[in-house]
Amino acid sequence: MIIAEEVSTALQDGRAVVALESTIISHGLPTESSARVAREIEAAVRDSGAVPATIAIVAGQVRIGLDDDALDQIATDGNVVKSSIRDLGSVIASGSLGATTVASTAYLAHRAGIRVFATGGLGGVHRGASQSFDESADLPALAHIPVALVCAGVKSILDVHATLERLETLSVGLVGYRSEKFPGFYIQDSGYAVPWVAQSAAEIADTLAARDALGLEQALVVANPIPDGKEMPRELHEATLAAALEALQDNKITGKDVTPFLLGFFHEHTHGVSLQANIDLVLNNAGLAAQIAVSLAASPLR
Ligand code: PSU
Ligand code: MN
Repeated sequence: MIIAEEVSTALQDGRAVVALESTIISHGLPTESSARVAREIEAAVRDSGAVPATIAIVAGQVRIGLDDDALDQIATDGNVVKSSIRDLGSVIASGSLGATTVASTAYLAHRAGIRVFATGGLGGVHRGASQSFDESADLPALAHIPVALVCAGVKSILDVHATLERLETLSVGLVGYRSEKFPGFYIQDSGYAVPWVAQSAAEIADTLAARDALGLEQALVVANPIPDGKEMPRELHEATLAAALEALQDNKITGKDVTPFLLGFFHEHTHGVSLQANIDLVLNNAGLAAQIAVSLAASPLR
């Protein structure tokens, strides 16, 4: 595991660090804009006073914090492997280039000593999962990795209700940030509620510290709705969602290709509207994650 110097120094000094995943860069955003957006996400973390640590596998080595070359490779290389926890061993042993998902990023961040992690949307239970068994590896991973994960909920292409039930079963903490609604990624409200609401980053840091003191090993999911005025128009969202689900069936897409396919479908068919929403919500999450990391670094309970 190679930890970038800036990241390792910050960790040694007890300063705020935020982990960032790389699958959103390689598989979640169109190649034309992915490197630029990846840098904007890192800048949003810095603007709120923390050090960003984007995580990926480069030439078979785990990298915690990417230099310019590595970040460009993840953003543009056509052979980058979407790597969840089960892929890590093979990606490393084969010397491949791997982009980490929420599950594998959380795992590697925790091993590197990073407590707070920002992403766009969490993986979840797919519609029809009672037949297909398609549940993201993100969910069981969060049941045993004690990080704070800031996300804009899950996309409504998933079965939101089932996802929330699974999070409860797995004892994963769930706190809404200044909202009682569980967000639906492109939209502020998925139609479901969260069990707890926090009004400040400091409150979330206290929650994390309290969980640590008890030795709880589950993650704390911080559900941060897309900012006011930035969500996708509801009608466009509904229409695209229906078309995306149909295309998924028509093209017989399964397994790890499902999520990238659906994201790509949205970006393509909304002519950039969903892409802009995606960018806005990720930057918002990066900023909140940095504030939480800063609060945690300043906390006497840390
Ligand atoms: N949700 C998004 N954008 C993404 C992902 C999820 O809105 O890019 C990515 C994350 O890396 C997440 C992964 O961990 O997809 C989940 O994939 P799957 O559903 O195959 O587990
Ligand atoms: Mn899946």
